[in-house]
Amino acid sequence: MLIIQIIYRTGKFLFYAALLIIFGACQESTQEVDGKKGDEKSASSHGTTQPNIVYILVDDLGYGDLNLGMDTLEVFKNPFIKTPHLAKLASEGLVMTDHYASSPVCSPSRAGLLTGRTPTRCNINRWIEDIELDGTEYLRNDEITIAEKCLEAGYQTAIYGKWHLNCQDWLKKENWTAEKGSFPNQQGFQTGMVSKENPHLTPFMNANSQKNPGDFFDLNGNLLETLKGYTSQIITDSALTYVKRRDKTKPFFLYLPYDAVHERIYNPDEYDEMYHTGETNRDVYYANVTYLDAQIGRFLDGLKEMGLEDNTIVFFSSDNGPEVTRVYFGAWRSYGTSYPKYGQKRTLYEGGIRVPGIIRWPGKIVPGISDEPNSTLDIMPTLCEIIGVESPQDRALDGSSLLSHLLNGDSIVRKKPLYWQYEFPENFALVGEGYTTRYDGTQRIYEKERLPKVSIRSGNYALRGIGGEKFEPPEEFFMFDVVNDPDEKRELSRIDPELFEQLKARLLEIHRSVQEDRLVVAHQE
Ligand SMILES: [Ca+2]
Repeated sequence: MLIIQIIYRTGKFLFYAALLIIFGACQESTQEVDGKKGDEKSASSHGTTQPNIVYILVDDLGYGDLNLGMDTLEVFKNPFIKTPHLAKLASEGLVMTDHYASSPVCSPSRAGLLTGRTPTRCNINRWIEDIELDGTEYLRNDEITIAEKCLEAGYQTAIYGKWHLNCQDWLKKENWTAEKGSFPNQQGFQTGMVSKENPHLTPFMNANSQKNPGDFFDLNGNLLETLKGYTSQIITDSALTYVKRRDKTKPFFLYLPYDAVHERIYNPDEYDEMYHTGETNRDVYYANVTYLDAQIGRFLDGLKEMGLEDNTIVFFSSDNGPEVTRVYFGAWRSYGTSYPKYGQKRTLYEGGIRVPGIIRWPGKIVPGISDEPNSTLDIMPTLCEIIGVESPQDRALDGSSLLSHLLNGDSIVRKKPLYWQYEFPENFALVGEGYTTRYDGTQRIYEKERLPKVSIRSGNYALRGIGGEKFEPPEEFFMFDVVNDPDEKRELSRIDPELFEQLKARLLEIHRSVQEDRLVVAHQE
């Protein structure tokens, strides 16, 4: 396999020009490789050209929490946290410096990933609480998910990990099979094992944490007995068993939403003893990232041992930016960092939504680095194009297919800018030790007290909208160059008023459309 490292920050155009030249030069050998793989595939696997798909989503991992060991990158080089397996995945895949989650918090982010729709369109506006039953925010059955599209394309589907997309009573088994609902088997997942929310205490389950979790259900709604071990290890074990026992006549789509590195964090002793920063809680967080990395590495090794590495696309992403410590009871170890981006989980600054992103598809995607802005909302159209089905046509989708960018280095063509809406921003800066004390030794001074609730990104620029009643259009706007000004210090509306007005009009246009969709869902209640 041809390994190419693209020099980072040589400019986007140079990057694509280089990629195109390289692709032209290796076109012949790529086709040869594909031909060989085709033989192997028909001999050892499902015999179709459809690749297997693995989507690894981790929880609350910050933009600055990884060390991918790439000299050509200015980011993803945390000097303390060791993530060698993700570094290996990065060296074999495309590392995306400008990859975004669809929301700065868990539930909407997952809704956006699975549906390709701005989560506010689905009326999923904030994280869904364990204690809330029969609430109004859940992923409705009539939403179409990537798992359902995979079924349509002849895939088998599975999920192991955290669901966090409904507020119904999980202990009522009839809910799991009801027509109206948002349990995994109502959204296209055929088999698996899920936890409802995060690994912290709930009124129902007094044993849910990353250690010996007691809150996992099978997809028929049976509460599993307390599972021995740590959740990252348990999810990996389950995923490997699934892949081994799968129907080998069909490709598979496997969704792995790991619950690390969200509280309540626990690690095996040898990991807890790995770091010595002088703060035990910080050590435990760093160890949790490293333990997650090791378990993802074990899963990827398993794929390789089973001969599935070449015909499997692996996606890696995080659902939102890093948490800050002491936000709720039990959250003492959330020492993630969005460095060098401004903001954190729950905010629509870059640090709340920009997350690490990697895609590996051997022989198809040339390893390297992309700084093209993209989001988990792009996964629906991208996967549909890869697996050969039409993406949903009867509703608004907000992403674009990344396929020609991934395969050929083409720029991503977007009909509308990337857009985020989060009506419940909370400023936890003052308690955010994990964020304000940055690993370069500086103390972050959090200057902005008012947080945006709507944001768009277009080219190098982000427009942030602030104020207004809930779900009403924002009243004030601020524009930043988020490529050259990661701290978002230099407001540009007066520097380039024409662009500012253009972006404002685009933002308000999308806001109107999203609000119309949201009201349709909200009025169903
Ligand atoms: Ca999360």
